[in-house]
Amino acid sequence: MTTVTDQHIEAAYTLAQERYAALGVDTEAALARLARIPLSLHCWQGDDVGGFEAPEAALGGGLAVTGNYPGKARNADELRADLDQAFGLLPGVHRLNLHAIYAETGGRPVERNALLPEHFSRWVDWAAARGHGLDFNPTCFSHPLAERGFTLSSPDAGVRTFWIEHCIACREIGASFGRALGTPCITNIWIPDGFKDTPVDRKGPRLRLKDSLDRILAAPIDPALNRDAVESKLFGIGSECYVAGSHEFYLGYAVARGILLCLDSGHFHPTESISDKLSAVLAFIDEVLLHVSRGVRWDSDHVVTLTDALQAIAQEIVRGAYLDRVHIGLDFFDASINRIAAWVIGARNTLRALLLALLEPHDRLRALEAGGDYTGRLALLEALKGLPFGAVWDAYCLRSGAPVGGAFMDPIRDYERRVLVYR
Ligand code: RNT
Ligand code: ZN
Repeated sequence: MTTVTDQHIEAAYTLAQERYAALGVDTEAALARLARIPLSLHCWQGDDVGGFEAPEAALGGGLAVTGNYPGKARNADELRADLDQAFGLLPGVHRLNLHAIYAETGGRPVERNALLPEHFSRWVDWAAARGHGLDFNPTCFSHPLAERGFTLSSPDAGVRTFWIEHCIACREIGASFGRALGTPCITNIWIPDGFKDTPVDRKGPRLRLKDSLDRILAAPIDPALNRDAVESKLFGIGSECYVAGSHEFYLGYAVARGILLCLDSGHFHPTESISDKLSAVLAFIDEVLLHVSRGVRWDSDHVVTLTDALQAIAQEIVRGAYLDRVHIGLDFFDASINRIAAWVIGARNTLRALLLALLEPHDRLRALEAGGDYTGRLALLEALKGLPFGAVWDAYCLRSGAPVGGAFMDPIRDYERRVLVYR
């Protein structure tokens, strides 16, 4: 077996560059643009959405992580070490998306409505040292006050107040991230609120949710520090018949209040795709947050693979020139495989989809469409699938110091043998 050398990769790249140039595509420009796109990696893939509040706390909110692959991070130091491994296997500089349950409170229990920036200072120091921006999420699940299935839309005023205070605390923590790191934090609110069976009052929870959000957002925060997003869902486990924070609800809310809308690719009907929603919502909303995920038969949060759905999302972002208005976060959790590999595979696939989109001959495709030549458009779109995109991706990885092809598995296996199996 011959080994692939750096020279092979460069030679293949040169040929690929010529093929793309023949279509008017500048591969160097595409790579330069790709290098400036941060992905926000979700911390919760590393420990199955457990957090460090209470050891062995049950996962709530209708979320489910299946599998018991060895090596799950048991504390923040382990999670940071695992994240260092994952980030080191990605080309480019990326962000980390934290949840409130990843606070470090020095072994002292701190209620979620009393969380402060200081409880995340070690995360901030770690991120600053590595150039990662931080994003944030209130954790409105896996908590006794979420057990009855309602948080921000609860009919119980005390429960609602608690979660409102938690979300306010989270915005302030988000702003502290933005201040410390010089890049705005996106603080995303997702709540599990809903009914398992058919409700008679669909209106009440939504009006209470609207009021709660208004209270949470009442204090303006400099958008250079923190930006707020709301994430809808179609259904959850235990909220199959009704979810208070539906797509229409949050779309309306985000438009009315000028905040970000978060679109999670697992949160719509199975044949509905978030790619088609981007140009629609971005006609009315300044910025969008994505939770790139992969549902299999349901909102199963599988590791993101290079599917048509993923490519369509990337194409819409690039074709619409939305790269500065769409914040790309990942959201999946698989505990049946190596968790670091899960991050790396999902993130690399998202970057590959973006590169494919950046390598499209946009002017040519648009001209065909504008001229009514739909036959030519279809022919070119299909021909593009055979172009040597992989050679461009390999060269990008090589230049960025990231492993080429499947070679990222070697350090992951090594880390598994040295570290993960002992947990
Ligand atoms: C749940 C949402 C939400 C969570 C995280 C952990 O369905 O997708 O984004 O996955 O907050
Ligand atoms: Zn999500």
